[in-house]
Amino acid sequence: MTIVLTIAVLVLVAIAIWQMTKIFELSQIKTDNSQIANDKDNKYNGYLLFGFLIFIYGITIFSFAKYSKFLLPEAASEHGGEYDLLMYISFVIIFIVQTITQALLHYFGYKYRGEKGKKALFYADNDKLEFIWTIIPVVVLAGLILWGLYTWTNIMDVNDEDDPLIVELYAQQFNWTARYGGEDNELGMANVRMIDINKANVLGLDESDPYASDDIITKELHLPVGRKVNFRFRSQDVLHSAYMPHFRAQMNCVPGMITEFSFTPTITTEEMRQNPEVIEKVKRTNKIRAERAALGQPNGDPWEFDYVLLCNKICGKSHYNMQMKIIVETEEEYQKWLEEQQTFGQTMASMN
Ligand SMILES: [Cu+2]
Repeated sequence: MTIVLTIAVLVLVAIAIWQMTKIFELSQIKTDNSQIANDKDNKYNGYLLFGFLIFIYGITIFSFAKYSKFLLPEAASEHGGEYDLLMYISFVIIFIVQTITQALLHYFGYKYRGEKGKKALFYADNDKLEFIWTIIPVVVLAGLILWGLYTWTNIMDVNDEDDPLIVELYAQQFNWTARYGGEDNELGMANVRMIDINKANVLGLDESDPYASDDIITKELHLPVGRKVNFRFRSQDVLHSAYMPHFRAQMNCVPGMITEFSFTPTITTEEMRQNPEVIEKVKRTNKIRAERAALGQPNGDPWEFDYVLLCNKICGKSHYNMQMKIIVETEEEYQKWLEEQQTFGQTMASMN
């Protein structure tokens, strides 16, 4: 019934608008209502083009000024700077080209607006012009693409040089688990079919594999600064994506296969907290939080910056909150933390 009423109301509103338009048209009968644009109309539209040009420049400047603060702070990984530079150069090129071409487009639109008696100059082609507007984009785009491919190959090169730390990130709806290789820095065999919740074997490690017994399973990702980390990703259920924005790193987690990514963290959590942009962001966030607290709303407690691992594939209803804290620390702090953790073997023994 509600649907029928809604449709009836909508139809009546549409009829009313149509009738009002007709009345408006009739009231305009005495003025020039020709459908052909005259010089005055064309001039008016020409000025409107300039108005629109000012509007898009204005909104660009406004967005830069207001929203630049939402960009990520300085990259905290070795390859991150390279990645940022590539994006920054692309931004600059797009910005310059956009600014110039929009100005030309609107200016010529105004300059050659329709005028009575004026005829457009017509010629079929101009080799020189076509050469220029083909070759410039070709050179610029080829340069960007080659540079991009080179950077991509470098970033995606996962190898075992420089004694990397081996860490597994395990995704499941809706949380992350990390696994370290332990003493031998070698991950034990694991398979979802061997998951045994009763024995707390949540990652499905093969208990008979000698490499598995010293593995360390944690709910926080600790990384020593300056050491290369080779990540192996697994997913238990659906597609997830391990996203570590501050390290400019992202890799899909695919059920049934192991994917990899490698990076070297360069800035500790403590150091990042001293970064001026981060301090600004924390201040801004905590101001909002203080206001919430004053109103008795939830999420009013002060926030402290931490690196974070997020899921970047919509994987279900709690996807938005699928995250894990990442702590980058000195080698000593890392070793100290690692020693406090239980190995898989110890956990299993305590279960029996
Ligand atoms: Cu997910």
